[in-house]
Amino acid sequence: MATDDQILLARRHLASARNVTILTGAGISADSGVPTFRGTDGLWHNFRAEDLATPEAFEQDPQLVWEWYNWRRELIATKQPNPAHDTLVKLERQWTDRMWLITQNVDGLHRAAGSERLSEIHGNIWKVRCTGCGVISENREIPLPTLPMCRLCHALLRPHIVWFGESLWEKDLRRCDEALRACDLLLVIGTSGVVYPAAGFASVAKDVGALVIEINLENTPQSDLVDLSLQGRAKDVVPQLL
Ligand code: BJW
Ligand code: ZN
Repeated sequence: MATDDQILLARRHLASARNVTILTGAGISADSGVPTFRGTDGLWHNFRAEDLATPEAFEQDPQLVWEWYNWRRELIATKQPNPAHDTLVKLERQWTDRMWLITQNVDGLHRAAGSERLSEIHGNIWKVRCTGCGVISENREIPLPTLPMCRLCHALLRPHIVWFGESLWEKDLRRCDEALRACDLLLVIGTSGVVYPAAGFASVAKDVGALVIEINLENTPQSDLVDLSLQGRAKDVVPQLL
């Protein structure tokens, strides 16, 4: 567990930072009851990523992939933001244009908490995208038909999610790069740090001289690189930083 001294040090770093960037992963939503991917109860424990989270899987069996997303929508719809999400909203309101949040989470809980200055780099489970005309729209229906169709062009809709092997959106990559290069403090919260490009963000921030603080239940491949590792639950540690 993070010690009082470590928390105090992190608070000081945050208080004296000019530009703060935050990267979050499934660990921040785990405290709201949303399953992570790689933990013992994680999604990849029971499902194979290749069968569900790749463009090839969708091409082969769109019905199966939509069933999985319908199940996850149902689950996430019952969850609420937790004190860690809420603290990041407070931070945004204090820091305004000196803060940017990058999340790998698709659950929408940061937006539900009130965060507005954010990039959802892996997409959002409450949005759909047409495989024909490319139009992206918000859709909160539960369940969606297992083969939902576009009202405009009648092609199949897909979840607006970045799957393995797909490139992230150019505008998101540009915004993240800007935020990482501008920050003097990067907080990395609840991510295993194994999925690229986000797994490389701590290195980018270090290269421009930023201080990096990690908050996680466990060590990660980035723990040796960061300046301070705070062990504990996001919902307990993050609120102590403000
Ligand atoms: C707590 C806590 C608490 C728990 N408090 N902490 C070979 C083939 C194909 C591709 C690749 C390849 N090699 C590399 C690649 C690139 C690939 C990649 O990185 N793969 C690696 C796995 C090797 N990346 C991509 O494909 C990306 N695109 C890309 O790079 O484009 C260019 C390119 C194209 C083709 C080839 C090469 C390059 C796209 C990645 C998209 C990832 N999408 C997913 C799934 C979306 C499906 C969905 O959600 O519906 O996004 S993967 C999954 O992992 C999800 C997450 O956003 C992402 C990150 O996971 P996260 O958030 O870190 O969660 P966990 O579970 O891993 O960790 C939770 C952490 O929290 C743990 O550390 C816990 O300890 C901690 N924790 N409770 C604090 N209470
Ligand atoms: Zn369409």
